Amino acid sequence: MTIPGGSLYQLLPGFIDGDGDGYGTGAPIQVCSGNSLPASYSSNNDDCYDQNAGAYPGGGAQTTHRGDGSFDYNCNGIEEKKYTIQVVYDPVTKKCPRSGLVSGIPDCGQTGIVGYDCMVSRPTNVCWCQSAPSYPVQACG
Ligand SMILES: [Ca+2]
Ligand SMILES: [Ca+2]
Ligand SMILES: [Ca+2]
Repeated sequence: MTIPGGSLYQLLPGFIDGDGDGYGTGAPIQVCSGNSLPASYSSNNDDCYDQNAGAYPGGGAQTTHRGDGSFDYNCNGIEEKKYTIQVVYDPVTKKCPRSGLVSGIPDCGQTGIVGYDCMVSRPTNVCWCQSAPSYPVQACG
């Protein structure tokens, strides 16, 4: 490893970043460093799961769990579902969503049914969708 600035080394406080996503974990340790911490160390311990580089503060939703059964990819302690809008009649607005889930909200990693071009059927006030549905897998983050 080339140390910028010559042969000077210093001990810097750092945290192990096992998955290389830039976010460390655990307790701080003194790391032999050049001008900055070497690769596989981070200046923070904000990683909620250090065995998956897709799980970090700000990480995006995914359709498979991160490795420990959790779908919390953005490290906020909650598993947010991507698909949550259901095609049900809203008696307040007297409308149906134009598109959305027609089969209930699937759990993370489970397949749902999304309908399109949905509208209200009168006078029963039931939503129905004209266009062919798609079958997305619920992503969570
Ligand atoms: Ca990490
Ligand atoms: Ca991670
Ligand atoms: Ca989350």
